[in-house]
Amino acid sequence: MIKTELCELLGIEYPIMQGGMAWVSTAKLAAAVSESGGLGLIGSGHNDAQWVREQIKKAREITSKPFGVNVMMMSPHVDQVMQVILEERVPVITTGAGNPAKFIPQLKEIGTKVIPVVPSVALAQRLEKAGVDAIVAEGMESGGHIGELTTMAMVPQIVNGVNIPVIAAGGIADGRGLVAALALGAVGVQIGTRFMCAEECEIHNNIKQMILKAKDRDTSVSGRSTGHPIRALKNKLTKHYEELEKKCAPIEELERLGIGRLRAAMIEGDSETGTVACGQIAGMVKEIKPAKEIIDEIMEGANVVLRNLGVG
Ligand code: TUI
Repeated sequence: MIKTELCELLGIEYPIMQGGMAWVSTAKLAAAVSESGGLGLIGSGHNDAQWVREQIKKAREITSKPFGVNVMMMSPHVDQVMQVILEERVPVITTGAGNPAKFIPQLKEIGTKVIPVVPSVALAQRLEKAGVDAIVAEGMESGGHIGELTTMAMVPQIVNGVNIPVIAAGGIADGRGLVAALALGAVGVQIGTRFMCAEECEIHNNIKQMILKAKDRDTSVSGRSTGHPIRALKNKLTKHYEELEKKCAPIEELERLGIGRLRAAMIEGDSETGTVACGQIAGMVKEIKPAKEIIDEIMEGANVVLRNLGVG
């Protein structure tokens, strides 16, 4: 039995959070993960407050266990989405792609646990001072918007740099990854890519199939020159983007190329000219299965590693 501080903090059975991925993490996936003993998260992405409210209600129809919402700080709807979170008294939020400090006092007032996703020690320390409950340290192995550091290098540095619990993310998909994260001082993991191939995940089947076929070197990072680097599976879009970046195309042209492309991939199944955001660990995802089986397998795998190490 692996129980950590994260289980107590969130009222969950296993120290596994599901990434709150834009256009991927709907109520159906989040509720399935929560029902299975992890913490499911609804990914608000660029969606408006009304969509987020509907998703929260839908998740509550499926599960009475705690779940959370990920708030994408670059969304134009961020203020209204935070308002819905306050009104619906969502127990946990994670945030991505920015700094949630200004919302912390209100969220703390109603007891919502605030867990920002950060790419560096400096931001983790700033947010600790602002009163967050825990930190997700997300390495650049992850899919979507990423920082510069790897999980292996960043997690122990953040663990040393703050006095709040740290959750590791980026490049984790099985029990070995979970134990490795615990060895680095984390209290749990956030897993995204593997849950994209959960049965309950509602992304287009084309994208699930592309992940199942992916090998270790099949992702690349686009947009370093714009300041918003995104990791995704290589396709026609990433190749076109790379050519434009090599030619030092204007930032506006590069940014235009990315608009609406994440939705095109995940919802419409556009695997060639959509942004198929996923992490480097995609090469290890080989099956579509229910969230419960994914979680049970991760926990079983972690227990095997511990037994082999002579621990516990
Ligand atoms: O947020 C993510 N992953 C994402 S968000 C996303 S949607 C998007 N659309 C357009 C542009 C950008 C994103 C797809 N994938 N992961 C968590 C994460 N947060 N990774 C890195 C960061 C981050 C970066 C800078 C967090 C805070 C930050 O702070 C800057 C500051 O304000 O100091």
